[in-house]
Amino acid sequence: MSLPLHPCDPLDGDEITAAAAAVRRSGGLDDTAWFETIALAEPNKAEVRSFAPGRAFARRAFVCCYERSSNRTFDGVVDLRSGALEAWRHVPGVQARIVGDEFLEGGRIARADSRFIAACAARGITDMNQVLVEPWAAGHFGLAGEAGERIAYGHCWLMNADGSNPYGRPIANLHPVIDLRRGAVIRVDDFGAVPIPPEEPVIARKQGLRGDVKPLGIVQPEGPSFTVEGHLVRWQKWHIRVGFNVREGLVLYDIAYEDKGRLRPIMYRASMAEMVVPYGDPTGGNFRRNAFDTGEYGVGQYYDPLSLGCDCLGTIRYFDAWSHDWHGAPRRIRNAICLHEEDFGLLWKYTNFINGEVSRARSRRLVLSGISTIGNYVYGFFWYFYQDGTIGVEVKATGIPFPTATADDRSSAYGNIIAPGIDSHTHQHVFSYRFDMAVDGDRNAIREVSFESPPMGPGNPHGNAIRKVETALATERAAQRNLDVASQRYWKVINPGARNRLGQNTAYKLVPSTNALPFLHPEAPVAKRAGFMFRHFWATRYAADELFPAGWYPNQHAGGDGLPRWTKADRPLENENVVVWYTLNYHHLPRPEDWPVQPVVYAGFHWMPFGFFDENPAMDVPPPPPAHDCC
Ligand SMILES: [Cu+2]
Repeated sequence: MSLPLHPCDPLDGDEITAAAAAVRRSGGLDDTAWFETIALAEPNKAEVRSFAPGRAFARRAFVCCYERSSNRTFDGVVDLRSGALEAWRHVPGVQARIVGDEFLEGGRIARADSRFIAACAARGITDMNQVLVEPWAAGHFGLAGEAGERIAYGHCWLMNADGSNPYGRPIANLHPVIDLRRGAVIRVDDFGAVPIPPEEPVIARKQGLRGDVKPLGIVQPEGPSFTVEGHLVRWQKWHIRVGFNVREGLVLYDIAYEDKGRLRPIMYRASMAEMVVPYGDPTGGNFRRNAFDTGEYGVGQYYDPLSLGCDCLGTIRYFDAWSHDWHGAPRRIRNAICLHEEDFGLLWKYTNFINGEVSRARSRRLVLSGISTIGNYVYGFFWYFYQDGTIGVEVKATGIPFPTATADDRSSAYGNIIAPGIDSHTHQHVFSYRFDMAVDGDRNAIREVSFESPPMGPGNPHGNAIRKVETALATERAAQRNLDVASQRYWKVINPGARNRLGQNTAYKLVPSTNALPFLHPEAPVAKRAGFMFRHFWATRYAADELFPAGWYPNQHAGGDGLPRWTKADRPLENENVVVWYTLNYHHLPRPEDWPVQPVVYAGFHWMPFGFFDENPAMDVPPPPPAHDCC
């Protein structure tokens, strides 16, 4: 077995194999069981903090299995040093995620069903090999025959004959309801045939490629400015550990910035912890269309192998990632995580108008990213680290907007015609990012800052006053907040025990950007399962098992788990280990220009130092070399 260098290093192939073997040996499961997750069990924080190179540390795998014969989900922990199954339990009333192998099998089950074949034939489809059935997690709608069973709700397309676009020709209103456990279709929901759009949209470049695209190279003749040691990345002042698991994909640990010779922590752990994409068409079976891509499927298992010059440009350092199939066999994703630096325009500049002297520095940023292709959609998860201490978080959404067929060429009230015969419905991509904060240490607190215009009068005689109002959000209930354009509200995480040279508490500020509120009614079944989406900002007191804002097992869950449940305790947040959860909602009505493949749309936010440093920490960035004839 290869040796991990640090407690937070992701599991490698040998460790995945060993964990699976331990569960097979000691888990008491029969041979119908399969592996949902084999991933690093989050190491004990104290042990991570006391880590020193060469010192022995524990190594554990979290494993989740689903046993078909009994319809039971199990999870537990394998001690990889001893091979012992340390903990193992049946988790009552939950359903494991739908993993990639099961997703494919669900389609095969539907295509073999005589009722579904007949429904396709009634639509003129005879070659079932051309039918794509995606078994989407069924949610929890309280419908007869579904409670307690392992159900998937099928969405269907007729694939292009040349295989160029599996989603090109939607078979609307036809939904096989699949019992994934018994391998059978329990019913076919048929809301009436809709003409299948013509085979026009292919994902191929057009004839007559534009001819004026000259080579554009990124040259770093002395190599990149970062160093990599195992999964530790050092870049200029930054220090970041790269992690990965099959559920969340990229995970970052120990984010810290070196200031005056001192490594100052900012975050202990950061990840995209959950996401949900609810669609807004209430007709037929489309109300069931929503995807918790992380908690119901797992974005990490679908990370793409990346290609130099195509996905990434410049001097790239890739990290492979280890996923696994449902038999527990490891699967290496080559070049799954991309690390590189980018020029980012101007960092700072001042032209002294008295003597004409110009001072300036160019900005560059360190980029860590991975791209997950999950069904029709493609999500790029990007993390940026800037020289001035700013951290950027960005999702790049591309791929194929979910297409459905329409009987006429008029857009429905719930969507937009994006190609002949193809309607694509309004939906929202809602991401929940989790940040285990460590601003100058583990004892932090939350402040909300907003601005107000006092009434005109003695205190504001000219009507220009902008008064800052800073409020402590001292408990978990107080810290459930939404954005507000009128007050320019934002939140910061402070360290009550650390101060800058001005006597201010050191802090990092969460800087929102694109966002939206949900249109789901709070009592809607999907909303109950995704309570996190009703607040842009949450903060909780750290608890080791609170990693996922819709709970560990959102698949078919009745709802209420995760953030809404934990925060009922209303735990204090002053001078505590604070975890911040930020909801990023991208509201999307597809355009014709999003077809056949959507140009990348960007949604993100930043963390910005606010009094964390004594002054601009990037004043030590050297001027560009003289060859550039400036500065
Ligand atoms: Cu979208």
